[in-house]
Amino acid sequence: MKLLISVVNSDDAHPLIDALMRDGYKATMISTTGGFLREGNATLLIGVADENVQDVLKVIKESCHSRTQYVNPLPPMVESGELYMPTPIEVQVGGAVVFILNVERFEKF
Ligand code: 2BA
Repeated sequence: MKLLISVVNSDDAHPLIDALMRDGYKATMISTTGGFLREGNATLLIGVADENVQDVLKVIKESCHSRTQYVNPLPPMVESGELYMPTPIEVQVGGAVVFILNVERFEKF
């Protein structure tokens, strides 16, 4: 068994959950915040049999789309009286970041 930890855009999370449920997979969604953009995203925990990992990855790929976002970099130290005009930088976010972990043991009571 594997545990897939998948960080996805909040807008993609519900369509992804719907697609996983439709295909008979189980998932838990947690509201999370990205460390870089400090914006809300969603993290899905998906426990799945080894032979279904590729299929779940395909579902994630089909449901999650990459986006371009602009972020203002942190201002550098400026001398007093100097004016700092931040230039937004472009970052590509997602579709999905997926960590695949071995599950040592799974119990359900
Ligand atoms: P954030 O940390 O908010 O990052 C959003 C996007 O900003 C990233 O997209 C990446 O394109 C860019 N980015 C992140 N750190 C950067 C940096 N130090 N310099 C320049 N650009 C940077 P993704 O890579 O698609 O990541 C989307 C979200 O997935 C992340 O949101 C974070 O919540 C999670 N994530 C990504 N890699 C992770 C990792 N190694 N460990 C834990 N969470 C991760």
